[in-house]
Parts: sequence; structure tokens; C-alpha cells
Amino acid sequence: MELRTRLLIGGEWVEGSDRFPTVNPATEEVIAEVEEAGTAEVDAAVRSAREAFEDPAWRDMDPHRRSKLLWRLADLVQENLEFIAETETRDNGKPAFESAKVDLPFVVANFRYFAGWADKLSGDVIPVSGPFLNYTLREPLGVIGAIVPWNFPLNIASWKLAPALACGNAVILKPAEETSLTALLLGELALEAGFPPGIVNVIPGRGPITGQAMVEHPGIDKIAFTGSTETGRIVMRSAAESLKKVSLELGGKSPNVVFADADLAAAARGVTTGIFYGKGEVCAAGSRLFVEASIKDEFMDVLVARAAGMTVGDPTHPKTRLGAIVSKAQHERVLSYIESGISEGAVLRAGGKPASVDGRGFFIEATVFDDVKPDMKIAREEIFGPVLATLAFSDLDDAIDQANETIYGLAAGVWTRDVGKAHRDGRRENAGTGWVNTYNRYEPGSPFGGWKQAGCGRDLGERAREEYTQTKSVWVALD
Ligand code: TXE
Repeated sequence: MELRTRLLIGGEWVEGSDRFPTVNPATEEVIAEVEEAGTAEVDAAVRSAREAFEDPAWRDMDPHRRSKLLWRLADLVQENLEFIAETETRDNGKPAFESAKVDLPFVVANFRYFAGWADKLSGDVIPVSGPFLNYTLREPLGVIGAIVPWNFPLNIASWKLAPALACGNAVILKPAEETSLTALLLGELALEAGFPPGIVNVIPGRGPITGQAMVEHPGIDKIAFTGSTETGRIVMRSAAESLKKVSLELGGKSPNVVFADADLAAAARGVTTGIFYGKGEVCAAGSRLFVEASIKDEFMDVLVARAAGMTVGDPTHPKTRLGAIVSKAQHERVLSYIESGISEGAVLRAGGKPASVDGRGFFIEATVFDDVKPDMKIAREEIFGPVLATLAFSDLDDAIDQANETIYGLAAGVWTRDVGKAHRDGRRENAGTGWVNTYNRYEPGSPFGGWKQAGCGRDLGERAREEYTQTKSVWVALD
């Protein structure tokens, strides 16, 4: 494969109305100039998606065949995994280990999982009065606009694409402007797999231009969005005009709660990966750590030593575990949160400084703050970087009260050997995902999404069928 920089619309690679550079954040070099879809190209993508959706070649396609196409796409991602993973690492700055061993294998597994759903979208037969047969059908929505972020570029794209295609929709995918390249490669593989032209369109572009035009376009039936809570609000507001359906997977400030009776070595490992995996650019990052007061000093010593061992490195090196922050803007944003933590009086125990590899790149040290107070910015706002805020708690009720003191509700972790306590804590945490004695586990079959201002709707799992189908109730007179 080779890099693609043009828009994929209706099976053709076309020019956009503008271009923008995509930068390797580890070297600060421009990798490529990517074409941007303006309103005219968004309109063309919608027309071609609509035509392809209504074409009997897709509409009436035998579901087993749709399943095979998804499976074939998974095979093609697998066959080209090395190149796609390298591209992801160059574009995003994430360690090669994460791209090649975690993100891309998930993409493959996800297309396979949803290949399995394509021929199992059955409805119900409803008992009704009188001589009638009443049954339901699950029908596709039509044209899905998928708008995805830069932290797991191809992975999250697959969270939207796989179920949308399995359910028989056409898709227009807009990757984040920081990381367009792997989405374009996926578009190429979808064509090669045999999806009819126009069923998978990929149109890079900046959010307020391409993304906004998609959200406002009356020809798109649903926007499936992952990104910041702030942009999620704009998307929901703009979608209201054409009453589009929306599903939103938004920000988080997820708590990781460590009780004194936990396996502290395991908890320290889990807390470390919970915040530093993916450079902390993870919507479910365990960015608020709550430690039971009686063990806090002991636990923090272990954690700080682990954080200090997480040195930044060249993302292409297989041993690197802390890569480059995705962009200059995000680098500045994370550093400004670190400054605010210091100026508001939190105690900096590890990291806290920008870093570089060979004198270049947007790196930041693994950073741990202690003695954070609940009203500090670093305890309340999503930082989306390798920055951990630590607070103390006295007992279970105090832990839960503090953990739930957030506008978000994406995920929550708890570490304890007491099974009853784990479940009591889990039941009361306001979160779409709970992890007990583990953190950051995902599978294509397990639903993921947020409570409160972390979003609405669910990605993955059986639940995703409802996001990409609509129900039709059919009445048949039997007399
Ligand atoms: O996110 P945006 P940004 C958070 C994180 C980060 C901050 C800013 O805290 O520091 O957001 O990042 C598209 N209409 N998260 O600005 O804007 C955009 O092009 C339609 C958390 O990059 O949410 C991209 O494709 N679309 C988050 C996508 O929205 C628009 C992941 C996400 O970008 C648009 C990313 C508009 N008006 C950032 N404006 C998570 N929790 O997963 C932008 N976009």
C-alpha cells in the first residue's frame, strides 16, 4: 500500500476544495498534504452514499454476502497491518507497540465480530389481538456520517464503520484533521474487499468545515461522533435542525479507586497503564486517582517510581511505551494544565516537563500530582495527556461521593480484594464501564459509552445494532 491523500467519494479518489498538512508529532515533519472536503465535496459524498445505499446491489444484498465483505475487509487489514500500524504511529505519535499489537488487532477483531451480526439482524413476532400477524424488521438508517477523533484513529473509525455496514447502511467517514491517513487506507481496502462504490466514503477535513457541513447536511440520517464534550454539544445542537439521529461518545475524567486491601502491586501497574497508555489521550483514561488515606504514602512511592520509569521514546521503537503528544496544540494544552496544577498548589511528584527525542517532538513526561483538591482544574477538566491527579479518601462512601463528583461518567476502576466492596462500589459509580482489579479492557462484544455528559448511545457489542438500525412494525391481515 501507499499513502493516499485524496478524498474517496463514490469509489473515486478526488481532489478537495483545500488542503492541510498532517504532521508527525515525534519529528515535527510534515508527512503529507491531505485534501479537504468542503461543502461541495460533502454534498457529492452524500449523493453518492445515498445512491449506493438505494442501489439494489447493496439494498438487496444477501446478508451472508455482506458478512463476507466485512470478513474480507478484516483479512485485508490483517494482511496490511504492518504498513497501516506504521502509518498510525507516524501520524499520531503513539508507540509502535500500541499500533501494531493493540489498535490494529482490535480493528481486525471488530470487523470480524460485526461480520457475525450482518446475518443475525432479526426482529420479533408480537402477539396481537384479532386475525393479524404483527412482526418487526430492523432496517438500516441510510447514510451514516461518522466523525472520529485522533487518539485511536482507525480503531474508533472501525467502531462506527463495522456495525454501520453490518446493518446495511452507507457510510461517510471523516477522520480527525490530525490523523487522516489510516482512514484513507481503510477506504482503499473497503473498495478492494468488494464493497460497492459509494458505500464507504472517506472525506478528511477540519472539524468546523467538513465536520460541520456533514452535521448540517439534510441527506445524512445519523451522525456517529466520538470527540470532546464541547464539540459534542455543537454537533447535537446543529443536528437538531434536520432532526438527525446522533450518538455521542465524549470526554471523561474517570476515577480509579484504590482501597487499602487491594493487591497494591497490581493496582500500581493498573493505575500506571490506566493513565499513561496512549499518552493519556484516552477518553476513559483513569485520570483521577483516589487512594485510601491509610496507604497513600506507601502506594504513592511505588506509583511515582513506576511513572519515573516511563520515559518518552521514539514511537517507532518497539520498546517505547510513552510516545509523542498528537499535536503542538495538544502539547501546549496539556502543559498549561500542568502549570495550573502547580499554581493551584498540587504537589508534583513525577514528570511535569516537556521532553523531546533527538531534540525534536511534542513529548511530555509521565506526570503525577499528589494532594490534589477536588476544586482544582486538574481534578475537574479532561486533560487528555499523561497527567494523573491524586486525591485521598477515608472510606467507601467518601470514595464514591468524590468519584461521582464530575460532569462525566465514562468509566471507573476499583482495586480491592473484597468482592462485596468491589460490587458495592461498582453499583454506585456513575459510569458506562466499570473495571474491577483491571483497567482499560475493551472487546468488540462489550458495549462502551458514557453516562451524564460523557455522551449518549453505545459503541460496540450487540447494543450497536440499535444505533444503526430502525424498527419497522408490519401488520398483516390474516382474514
Ligand atoms: O476535539 P474535537 P479536539 C478532547 C480532549 C482534547 C480536546 C480537544 O480533551 O484536548 O477534546 O481536541 C471534529 N462539527 N477530546 O479539538 O473537536 C474534528 O474534526 C463537526 C476527547 O481535536 O472533539 C474531529 O474529527 N465535527 C475525545 C472530531 O470532531 C467537528 C477525543 C473530534 O475533535 C466540529 C478527542 C464541528 N463543529 C478530543 N469541530 C474523547 N474523549 O474521545 C470538530 N469536529
